[in-house]
Amino acid sequence: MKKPLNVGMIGYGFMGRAHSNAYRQANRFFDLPYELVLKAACARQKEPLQAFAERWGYESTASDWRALIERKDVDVIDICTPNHLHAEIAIAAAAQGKMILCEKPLAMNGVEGRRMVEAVEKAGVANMVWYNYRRVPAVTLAKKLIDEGKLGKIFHYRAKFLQDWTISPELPQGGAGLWRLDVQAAGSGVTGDLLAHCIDTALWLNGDLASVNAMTETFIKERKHNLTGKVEKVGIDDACAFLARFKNGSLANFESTRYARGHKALYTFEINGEHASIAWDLHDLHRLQYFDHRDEGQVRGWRSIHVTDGDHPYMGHWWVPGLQIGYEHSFTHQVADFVQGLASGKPAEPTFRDALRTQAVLDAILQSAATQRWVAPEM
Ligand code: SOE
Repeated sequence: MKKPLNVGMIGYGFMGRAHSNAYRQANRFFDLPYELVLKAACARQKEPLQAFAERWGYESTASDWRALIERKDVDVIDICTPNHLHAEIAIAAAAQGKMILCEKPLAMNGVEGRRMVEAVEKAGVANMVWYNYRRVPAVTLAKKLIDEGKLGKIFHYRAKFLQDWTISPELPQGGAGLWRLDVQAAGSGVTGDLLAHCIDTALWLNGDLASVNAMTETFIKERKHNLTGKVEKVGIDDACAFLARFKNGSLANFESTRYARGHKALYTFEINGEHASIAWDLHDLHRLQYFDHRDEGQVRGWRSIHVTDGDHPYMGHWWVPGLQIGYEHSFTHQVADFVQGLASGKPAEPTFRDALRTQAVLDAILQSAATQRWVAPEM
């Protein structure tokens, strides 16, 4: 019998489901040193929580996160709440000696993020932030190719994350499902929600950013607030675009919006190096596009690598070569890496400290948009 690793999940929304599925799958497909146990699910709303707990097979429920983090039979706290609760819960859970997995973005801002990093490091507890796209096999392969030097010196990085679900002015802000539109709960709009993913991947693949120059827009200025029933000012950014310079000298542009009609979750990036380029698209997530100038001239061209072979990252754990996997598997990979990191002593990334670098860029973007100046992230 493997030792159990008991998970206490806080929240039951979209991410609560994505993470629960990952905990359920990880031991079935990866040979891990601990057995993940869905010990308790926690939220204030009793009925939906009960239904969530039964559906995913949680052993118990709790209505108060403070009671949950004190439980001796819970080892890991998974924070799937709106962003404004991340810091308070994480800091309290660290003080109880719990390992912490936190949904992205780490915090509302860098100040909060730094307090969270201090708390987990002082307590010496394992910690990780759910930037799941790093573990889509094609993205992990991109990292491998870059680290092997296949691209050579990198000149350009461009990324975008486009959605279209908030175009209607009738859509309210706030409350379950719509807290992402409420600045008090989310901290920012597409910057913290979507660009955070693009930035996490970018820093991972291409190193730190030296400076950013951003613009943001809030297209719908007022929306009914679900919690007050009143029409209130919208405080989030609906769209954000920024130029950036990486410390390694490469130039970047990033764009994100929830107003790109026709696009639901189009996360793409392209990187151009001296020898080769790579491109990736979330809507075709198992493929990595690769162009290598060193190929023989007459057959030189973009290759579309179907990242499904046994020697591709993570794929040996799934089906047979050629059969692809999807979005949810990136979370399963993250759980597997986290558990393996506990045993090996080499923590899975991104840790809170890694995610603080992304948070610093988010702060710099918002500051740049407000001041119309280039801003250097405070790393
Ligand atoms: C927003 O719609 C959202 O669900 C983000 O919050 C997730 O982080 C992203 O992966 C998909 O889009």
